[in-house]
Amino acid sequence: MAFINLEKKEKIAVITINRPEALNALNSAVLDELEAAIDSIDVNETRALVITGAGEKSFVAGADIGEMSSLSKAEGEAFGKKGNDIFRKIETLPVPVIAAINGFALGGGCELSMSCDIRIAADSAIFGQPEVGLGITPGFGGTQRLARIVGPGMAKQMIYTARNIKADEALRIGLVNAVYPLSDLMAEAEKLAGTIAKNAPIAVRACKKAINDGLEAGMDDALVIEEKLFGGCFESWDQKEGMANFLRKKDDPAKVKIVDFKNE
Ligand code: CO8
Repeated sequence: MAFINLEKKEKIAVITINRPEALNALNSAVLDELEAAIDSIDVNETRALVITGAGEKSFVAGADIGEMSSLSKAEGEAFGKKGNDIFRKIETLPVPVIAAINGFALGGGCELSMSCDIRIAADSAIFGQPEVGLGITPGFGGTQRLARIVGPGMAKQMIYTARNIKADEALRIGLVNAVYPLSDLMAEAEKLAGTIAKNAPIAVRACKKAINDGLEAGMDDALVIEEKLFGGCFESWDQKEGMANFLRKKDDPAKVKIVDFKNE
């Protein structure tokens, strides 16, 4: 692939969007390759995915403005759908996804990061939804996900003003979970991915689905979603061994071990 690097490091996969000459802006070719990379992830082998941008300046500086500039209404809608479908695949991928935001995360870049489960950023990162300054709305889920993540008031302020914010403000409003020096960002992302990867994958996957699906439902229905996913973990090797390990440990602390969960 020309614009996407996909690296596998044991149980962790790392996708790097690699179009640094355009600050990793998302044109159709980049989006197609991103989708192919997501489709190629073996969700039974991979326990966490990290998405980042190539270079030291930009995560993704948005959708490609040159490519968008001459779109018709119908083509604009289709381009929005293309991005939305791919980002929804990321959001619903049965594996946790961490965005390691190494610089500009503007427009479609901020939207890509918001389709990930967890966002961590370099202290040099800049976030924003500059679309209204270009005469369009956010079109890859920004109006929906930003409001859900930081609340409607702050989302509306960011979107209506098109004002960029720095990493420390993104941290303060809950858009990112943590901020690190750029030089530490990937190590921190992989450490976080590694911590997730040690836990029972069936359970982690069920938690992702319970949180995502539950947020779209009323509380009564959301709790039923949780009950079913909770029940679905039982009788698995991972549940039996995870609990047996705790009971062995209680019986004799010397018997403590780290369970090598099997995803079965
Ligand atoms: N699209 C295309 N090319 C870009 C983009 C972009 N979004 N961002 C940067 N580039 C290119 C520049 O054109 C430049 O190319 P060249 O060297 O050939 O002139 C190169 O990257 C380097 O950029 P700059 O020289 O501008 O670098 P600076 O450090 O001076 O500035 C900025 C960095 C501030 C990030 C600046 O490049 C910028 O403002 N970029 C645009 C950011 C933006 O507005 N992004 C939002 C785009 S709209 C969007 O994402 C909507 C998503 C939903 C789409 C729905 C479809 C219907």
